[in-house]
Amino acid sequence: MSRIVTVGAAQMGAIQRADSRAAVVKRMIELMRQAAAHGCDVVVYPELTLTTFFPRWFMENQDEIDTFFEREMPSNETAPLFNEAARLGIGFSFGYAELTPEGRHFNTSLIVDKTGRQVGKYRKIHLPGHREPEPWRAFQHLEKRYFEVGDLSWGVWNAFGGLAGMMICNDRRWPESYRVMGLQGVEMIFVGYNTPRHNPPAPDHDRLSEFHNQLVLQAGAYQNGTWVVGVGKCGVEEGCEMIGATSIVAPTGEIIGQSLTQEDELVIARCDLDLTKSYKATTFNFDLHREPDQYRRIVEQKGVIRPSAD
Ligand code: CDV
Repeated sequence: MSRIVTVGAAQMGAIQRADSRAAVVKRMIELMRQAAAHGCDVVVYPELTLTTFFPRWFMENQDEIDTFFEREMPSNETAPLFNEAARLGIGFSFGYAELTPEGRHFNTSLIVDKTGRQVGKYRKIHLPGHREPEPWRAFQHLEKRYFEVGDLSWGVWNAFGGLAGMMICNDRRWPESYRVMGLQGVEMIFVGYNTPRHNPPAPDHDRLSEFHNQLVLQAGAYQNGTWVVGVGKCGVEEGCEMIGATSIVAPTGEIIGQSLTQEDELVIARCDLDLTKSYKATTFNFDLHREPDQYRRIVEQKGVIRPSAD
């Protein structure tokens, strides 16, 4: 038995501030057409696909900030993407900045199935960076200022013949993100990211940016017996270099498809969802081998131990 999902990981190169939504959607459609021509069932785009990564700037004017947000989905500007997907009969997942009718701001991603139905929505939970401007940084990372913590937890949805879930960028560095979906039986996780190469508070990490990206995607896939599709927005955006390293990772923990450029590039892999089964049934059979009572007891007894300040 096999359940093959052919996935197109649609890495996007830099998107500058002056680039219109229409221009970005055109690039997305071009990648989508390539994916359809190669028989893909689903095409996956990065975090905040529609605009430049705006949290790099400190802005005080809420009207200006809100120009980066979407009030409806699809909108006039994104409708061509939805229409083309419906015409091609292909599913897709992408990230965008969501402004709700109640005025709430989230870093959000969607899964749209092959019939054009929005089957899943996720709002980013692990918001990195800082809330107040830090002028010593060449680039700000003000996600904590511009977004609320997501309120939808990590869901899994029936899509593409299996159980699909999402997380967004920094979520991929936290084992909890994968595990909450793993406990719900997830078989394929889509994760888009915008990862600057330079980490201002810890520049010694910079040389390891791609390694850390692969490390967490591979560990998360293996430890939860799931496929993981990691998709970067990359290249030099408004002077800020961001990593590519778009990767499709099997439940074995192996990377079976990876980007080669820092530009718009489609990475394709045939992913057998049934490959998840032997991992979920043996080494990572959660019912048989996890010990949640012990984890809880140890934390309750010892509390959370932090390194001393000196
Ligand atoms: N957009 C992100 O969430 N970026 C973070 C950076 C700031 C470390 C990431 O984890 O890639």
